[in-house]
Amino acid sequence: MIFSSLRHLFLLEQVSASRLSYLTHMASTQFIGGRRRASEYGLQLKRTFSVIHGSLDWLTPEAREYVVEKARLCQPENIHVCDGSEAENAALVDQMVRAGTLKKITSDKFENCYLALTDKRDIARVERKTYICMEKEKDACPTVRFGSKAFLGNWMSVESMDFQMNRLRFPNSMAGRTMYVIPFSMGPVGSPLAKYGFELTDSPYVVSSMRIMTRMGKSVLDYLQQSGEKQFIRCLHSVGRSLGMLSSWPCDPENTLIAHFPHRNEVCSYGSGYGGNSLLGKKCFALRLASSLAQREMWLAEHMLILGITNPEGKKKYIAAAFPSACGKTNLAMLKPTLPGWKVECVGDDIAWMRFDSEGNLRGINPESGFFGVVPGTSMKTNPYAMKAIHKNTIFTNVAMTKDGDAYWEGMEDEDLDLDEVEVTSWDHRRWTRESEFTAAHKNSRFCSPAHQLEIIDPAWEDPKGVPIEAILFGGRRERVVPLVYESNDWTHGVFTGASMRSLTTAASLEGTVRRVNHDPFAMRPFLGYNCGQYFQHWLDMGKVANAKLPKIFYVNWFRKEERSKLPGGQDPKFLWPGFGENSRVLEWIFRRTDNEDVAISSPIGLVPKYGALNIEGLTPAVDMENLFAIRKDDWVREVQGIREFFEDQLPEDLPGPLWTELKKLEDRVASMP
Ligand code: OXD
Ligand code: MN
Repeated sequence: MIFSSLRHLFLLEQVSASRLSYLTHMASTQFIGGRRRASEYGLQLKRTFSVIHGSLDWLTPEAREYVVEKARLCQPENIHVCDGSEAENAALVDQMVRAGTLKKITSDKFENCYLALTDKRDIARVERKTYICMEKEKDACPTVRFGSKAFLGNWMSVESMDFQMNRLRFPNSMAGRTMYVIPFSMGPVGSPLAKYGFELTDSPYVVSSMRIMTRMGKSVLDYLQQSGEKQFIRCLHSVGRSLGMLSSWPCDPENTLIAHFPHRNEVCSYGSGYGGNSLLGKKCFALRLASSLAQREMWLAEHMLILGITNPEGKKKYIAAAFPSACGKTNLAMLKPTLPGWKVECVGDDIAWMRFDSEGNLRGINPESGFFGVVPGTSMKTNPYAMKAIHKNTIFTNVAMTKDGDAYWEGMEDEDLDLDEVEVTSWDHRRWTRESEFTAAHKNSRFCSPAHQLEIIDPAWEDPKGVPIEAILFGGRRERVVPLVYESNDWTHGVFTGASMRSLTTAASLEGTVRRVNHDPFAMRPFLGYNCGQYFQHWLDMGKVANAKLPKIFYVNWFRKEERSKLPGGQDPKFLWPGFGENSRVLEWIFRRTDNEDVAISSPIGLVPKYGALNIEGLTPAVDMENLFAIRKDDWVREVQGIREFFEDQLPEDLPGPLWTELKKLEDRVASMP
């Protein structure tokens, strides 16, 4: 730590020295592409910034001021204002292929697809280096029990973070590179639910990925100019000063730092080029900053998919669902129902922004326009629609490649690729065979694919009003204790089930290497933009919005396994539920419950399907319904103890009163079980 700070201080000296020489260039300060002198904008720049693409005239004065301020800090070689066009992207892709950042996937099974291989130290979101910066620690994090380690929120003071970013990390961080100015919209441009941002980055990979994941370019600039919309989120990103690093994937892992300033509508991310750390529209803006905006403006920004489901009679409903990272949100959002006559269409697979409209309907949009999904495990069996969609116009990151120019990842073994014949090179450049003890694709490898090319994209996915949400699902990966599905008794109980969500860890976070059951309230633990206790209170408050038609709240668990103790020694427990397309059977029951059909009975933990109400007709092999739905007293005594321990440890002062009451009610119901 001390060592790395010294290194930065040393660099700072260098920056200051070079700044002096920039002063001597003042006379020549001009924007070449924009054909305007900086001084015409009233700004004193200390060196030449050539605008090599687009024009600063395209920006509103506020946005222009932001760009120039950060250019002065980061000292890029030149500035490129993105227009979002096909031609611009083609040129960037070309440049990245020449630099070795992207490789074209040449097999004729893939059309216009590329592979990026990252530095081995830059492979996932880095939660420990991700901070929420507000005035007081309490604004961002609940107070924990004395002596406990906080894990709901990571706070740093605004002053300390400003020092870290503006003095130690960003100065001169873009030297020798282009600063790309990415104007983007989260949500359909002009939608009352949309929000706008500018990401300034020195990574062309980020530009191409943001072009897929957001509406980006000239259409956004034109909208901002014409509408007079002044609010935009400021997103600054640099891969950092990568001294002596792999030139195809510059990064600065030792000094990576990602900061959110909710009250300044600002994100700064230094040192990583990977996904959630660098595509700042996604987790940083659409979840962390947006959750804080949503609290202030009375709406919801959630880690949820949205799907539309139509029954055989043609009646359609929309459902939102929150699961922790890499628990199958994308697969559920693109589900191919096995139940005859049912249809699922996808609005979004990761983030939902929702607000009650004047009629009291909860309206939701997917603020993104692409899918940034975990690749391993994606196959024709698990997600045939995604499989088709990711075969064109897709950027893969950290999958393996065959000698014939095919992409390869774990889980696609059944596809027509003869692994004994073809040579496979793993994501980290090693010869891989079926016998290898390492994986071919990194377990957090990703596809980045445009949403519109999904065959089952919902016709209303870009409806500016959003779609009406009638049910909300929470869930996680639990091998024991939790039944396939139950419904909460009311909104407050539903908020309690969200607050007490637990799941087995997965690979989406760097830290997720140990398999254990973690608390992940609302699947938002890594994405909360403010104090988790206040976030729970906000959910309770949303339940009191005048004339709100509150969606029903359900809890699902596709991952329950056989009881190990009941199996002959040494046998591995198997999943009790087939999952994937068969999950449509659970959605059917939920659909019927949103119509208030009498298909549920009460249990100590909530409402469960009445005997025979869950359609299991034709399921082979037959499902062990008794164990799938078993609610065992000893399990639930421990479960409730775990929830109490979590609340008392992490939110002893901040948990809202009604959730303590729900906990007590659940404890009492469980205690009175026979
Ligand atoms: C994601 C995540 O990338 O949740 O969606 O980590
Ligand atoms: Mn996610």
